[in-house]
Amino acid sequence: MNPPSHYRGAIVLTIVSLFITSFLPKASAQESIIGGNDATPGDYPWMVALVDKGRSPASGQICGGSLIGERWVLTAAHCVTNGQGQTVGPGKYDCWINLHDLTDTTNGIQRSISKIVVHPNFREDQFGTLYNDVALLFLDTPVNTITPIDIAVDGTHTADDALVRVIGWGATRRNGSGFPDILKEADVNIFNFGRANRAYFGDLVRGPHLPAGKGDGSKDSCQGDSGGPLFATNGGNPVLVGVVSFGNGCAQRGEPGIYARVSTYGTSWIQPHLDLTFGDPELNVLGRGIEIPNADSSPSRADNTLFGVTRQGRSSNKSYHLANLSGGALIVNAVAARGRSFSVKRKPPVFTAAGGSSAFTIQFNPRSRRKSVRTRIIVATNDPTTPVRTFIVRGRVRRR
Ligand code: 4AZ
Repeated sequence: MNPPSHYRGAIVLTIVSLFITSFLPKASAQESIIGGNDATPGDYPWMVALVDKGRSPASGQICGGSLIGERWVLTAAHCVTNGQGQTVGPGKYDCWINLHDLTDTTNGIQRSISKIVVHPNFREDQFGTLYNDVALLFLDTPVNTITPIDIAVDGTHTADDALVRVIGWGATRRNGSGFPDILKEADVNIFNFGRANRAYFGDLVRGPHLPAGKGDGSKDSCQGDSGGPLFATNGGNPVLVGVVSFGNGCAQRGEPGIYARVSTYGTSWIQPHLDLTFGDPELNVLGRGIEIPNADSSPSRADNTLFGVTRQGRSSNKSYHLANLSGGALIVNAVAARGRSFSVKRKPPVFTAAGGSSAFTIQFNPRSRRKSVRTRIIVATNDPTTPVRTFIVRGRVRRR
């Protein structure tokens, strides 16, 4: 649950700790992820290391992930958001695919991230419980040489006690230390949900949460494994059933690790992204179903660009639609409101399929002493004919 926070080698070693650690072996095959073993090179080519851009995988690995499509990586939302829940910029991390030993990048495939899509209902409660802890990373270039891992779309592989495997470069010790260079694997079991929920004080919810571990606390994922895969291996192709999310510590007796349950998101949220096609989209911006021409500067009630009279200290909202008429997926780079009295209350999704439509909401919250406030709304997309669109909205203020 520790978001991007540990940095291999960034620890200031004192003479004393240097002296002590010189007698301790580096994480060995006996003490893995926690309680696992070294993976066999080549077994998990679709495994992804999320690495601080500009650093080597051995020094900058912060999370795991899984290649689930030629341009898509599934990871944990908490790996790509900051403490305030804001998504980090796509340039903060690189994806490294097909690594085994983090110090040997010979067969590694490095990709930049061009878009990050955090699940719209991702949240953390006051106890640190994470909900819908999943995010999709859209890579700048496809990976054609690796077969992605299949995603679970139902409960086939997650019955109570089912055997599943977790892999990662995370901590090998319960106190969250000992980061190995070699990929580790551990076999764990799906936990009975009710039993897990009692251990977690009733904080778990069946849809978002999939508990797995060893009842005796012998094996578990830990800090640094976040975002990585929990998968079924029984009979042929592996199937991704969970994303490493959080835990009450690591490998505590009776307290399983908690994974984001992939089947909850498989058909409704993940697959639609994998199915997107890319080409030139054609965007129409609409208010109340009426097209708002680019650079429109005459606010009117008909198309929602004129807000009603609003008292200072109150707010009013208006929604707009982005219709993607043809071609490929529409990608929204930004929606912004200038000035202080208007803000983007609800952002549109990053991707809108060809032929589809999406919505965003602008809020008017008068912060001006004037009777009438105008501002420019900016919509930046990958529409090749008009990548940056604008329109003017106006609000009227009733002063107190
Ligand atoms: C973490 O801090 C973390 N035992 C990840 C997984 C687990 C615990 C902690 C599961 O990122």
